[in-house]
Amino acid sequence: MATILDGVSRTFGEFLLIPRLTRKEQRPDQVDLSTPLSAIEPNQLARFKINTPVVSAAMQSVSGSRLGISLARQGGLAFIFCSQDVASQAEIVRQVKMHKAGFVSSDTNATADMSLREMIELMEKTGHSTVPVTEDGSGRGRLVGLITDQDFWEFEDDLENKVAQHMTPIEEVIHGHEGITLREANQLLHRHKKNCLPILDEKGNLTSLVFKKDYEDHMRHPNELLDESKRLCVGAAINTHDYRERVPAVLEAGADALCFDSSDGFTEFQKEGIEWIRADYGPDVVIGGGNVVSAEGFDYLVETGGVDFIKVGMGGGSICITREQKGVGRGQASALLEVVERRDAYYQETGRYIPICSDGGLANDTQIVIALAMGADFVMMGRYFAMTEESPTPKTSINGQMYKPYWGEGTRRAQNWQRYGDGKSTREMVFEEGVDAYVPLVGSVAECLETTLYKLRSTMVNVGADSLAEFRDQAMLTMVSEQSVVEAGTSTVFQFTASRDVEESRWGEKN
Ligand code: MZP
Repeated sequence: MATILDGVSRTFGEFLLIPRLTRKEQRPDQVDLSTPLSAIEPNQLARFKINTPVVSAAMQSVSGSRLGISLARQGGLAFIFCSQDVASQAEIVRQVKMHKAGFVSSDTNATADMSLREMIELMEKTGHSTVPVTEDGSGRGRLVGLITDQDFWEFEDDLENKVAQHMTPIEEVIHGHEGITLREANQLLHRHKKNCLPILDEKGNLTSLVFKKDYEDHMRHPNELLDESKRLCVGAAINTHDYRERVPAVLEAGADALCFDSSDGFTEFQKEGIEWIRADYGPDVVIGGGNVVSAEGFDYLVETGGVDFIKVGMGGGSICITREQKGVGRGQASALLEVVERRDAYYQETGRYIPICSDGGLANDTQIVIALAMGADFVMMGRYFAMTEESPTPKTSINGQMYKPYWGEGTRRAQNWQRYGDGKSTREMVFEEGVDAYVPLVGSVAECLETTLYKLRSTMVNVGADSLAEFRDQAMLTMVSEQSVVEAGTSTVFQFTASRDVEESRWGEKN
């Protein structure tokens, strides 16, 4: 006979946190939101941490290069989707890694005999207003000068003039030499009041550029998630079908973490995949496994010895219809609580700590807070990021309101049969497990996260926690009755505030 579990499948909306003692010195802006993404071995530190406990879903309508850049700047991590060919996924990973290394390869270059007219066209096309002038017009050629949009007047100067007549010649260009540190380069920019510093090799060839605006940008984003070479971090999703080709390509492109993208990760296929990567790429590469929704699933992946973090969730995603279609899945809160309990017991037994990611179904900021309080080390979200300026889909106006398309990986549109199949067969989708929808456009990643993270920090202070680990340990939760959910809203008053409308449009209807 089938086993019937005690208790019902619970969702985040059924829980509330009870305040604990807040100390006088506690302030929301001093709360530490950094969190591990790699397994922590006894008496060791995490190999990889993120600064903000938020990652983006590996979905076509969510995680492209623009989102990857913006999210890393806020301290989180994007998982670039794997429902595309290996080369295009690796290219997106590369774009994020190349975005800002401090030392940037020059992709807009001129020759001295170009006309101003051609120069202006080039600046308009690329959007760059500072252009190195090299002998052969390439980004690695011998530098002969530097021209900026301050060096000519478009409506006064003769546009047939040559670049050579307007540029700052090499003898006067303040430049650095290959091998200089980023700090030294920024000091040169500061001392000489320049916006751009070309870096040259010993033959006078251009190797890279350093910009003042990148320095300022870095100072404005103190939480940026950077690798050892000061490049932004990015993750790559992989699947159980083609990891032998995909893993080498995305690692070569610079991916900082891998994550199996599967609606059901409690499979022998995933175990084999984890073991293969560990055996071939050693102990340093960060590997996420999942999704699981039970202690049994957690144990199975941990027994591989190779998994760094485990993702929890099945059927809770805003675009997901798996539970309706197949009758499989679990309420997200119940799944998370069971896996976290098992993780904590495993930690007590072995001293190994396995971070848990709560994936999908977070319907508002409160639920992000509850998921972290229940023991998730970080959360993965799709809809939240699909609604931002930086998601890779076009804006569409519907009845005067701006929307963005958002579709599940289990739709015919995404054709991500590798995520839903049995891990082996290459038969295309027989039925859909996701829907194709629209979500309101709500703002930039930075704007959205600012509010969300402020609420999180503020709740952590209510609970007397200075870090996410303390938050988990000190959290005391209660279940709520339907009546108390009603009580939580306003009662018998009429509100005319715009802010609540914005909140509602951010989070929509489901859950
Ligand atoms: P949400 O943040 O939009 O609620 O959920 C995003 C999560 O839903 C993803 O990270 C993934 O685990 C899951 N997902 C993606 N596509 C589908 C589908 O088509 C899906 N069913 O369930």
